[in-house]
Amino acid sequence: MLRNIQMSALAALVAAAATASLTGQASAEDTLEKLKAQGFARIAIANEPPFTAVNPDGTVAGAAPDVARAIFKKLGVGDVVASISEYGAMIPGLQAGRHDAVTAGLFMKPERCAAVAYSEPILCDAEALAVKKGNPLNFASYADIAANPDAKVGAPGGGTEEKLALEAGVPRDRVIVVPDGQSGLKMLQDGRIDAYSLPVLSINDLLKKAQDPNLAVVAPVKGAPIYCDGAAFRKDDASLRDAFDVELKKMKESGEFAKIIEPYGFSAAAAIATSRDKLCTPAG
Ligand code: 6CS
Repeated sequence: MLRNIQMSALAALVAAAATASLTGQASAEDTLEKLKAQGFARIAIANEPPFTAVNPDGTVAGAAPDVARAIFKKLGVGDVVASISEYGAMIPGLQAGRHDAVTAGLFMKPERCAAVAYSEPILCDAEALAVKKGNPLNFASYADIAANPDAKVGAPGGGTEEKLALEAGVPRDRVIVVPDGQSGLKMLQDGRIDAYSLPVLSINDLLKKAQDPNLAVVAPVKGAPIYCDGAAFRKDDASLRDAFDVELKKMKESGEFAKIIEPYGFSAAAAIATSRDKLCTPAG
């Protein structure tokens, strides 16, 4: 009798697993079919040039959306429609179904890789600090900021720089969440923070536009890794991610990928030289 119960339970488990995998597969294929039918993919961006940007006329630009738009077109999805999100809210928004993908320079890190299905690498960059001219507090690293009991650093909420500063020992009350680049620069100019941290290309873009001779850049931040992003999909949409990766690989091989990202200042070679597996593997 026991044997029959075991066998029927096993059969039920196998059937459930098969259904789940088919459902998983089916949901991912449904997602691509849904996107094709609706004519666009909903992407999360931060509006942090040159990674992502919203032009004055409302159109979406930046290296990440441009790559995503090109790939979705090849997959039969006509365009992308962007919503601006704080970095820390991007993955929850993706998982809640508010976005179909995150294409925002959301750097691959093991804890994020555990939560989403990343594409292969797209945009790589080091970290930087915007500081007062002459770097009067001699910041070279996040540890230097931690070591100065009066120093405050601004960074995006839920972003990599916030985490790096906290991990370097900057107390929570001296890591100030900054909603966007303009606010960060203003806080630095007003002396409410002593450094504002973003990736190098983002800080350089901000300071180039600000034309403020009283600001300077410390780059790269000593001891901070070079990160790369990928497009992030829901775990259930892994086959959509795989289809995205097939087109991304072709674009890397044809030179189209470099033509899109290098005018923004990004290196195609840097993204090609690494991989999702490497970037998602926890440090030794
Ligand atoms: O992935 C991140 O968390 C970081 N990525 C970019 C492009 N800017 C700041 C953010 O913290």
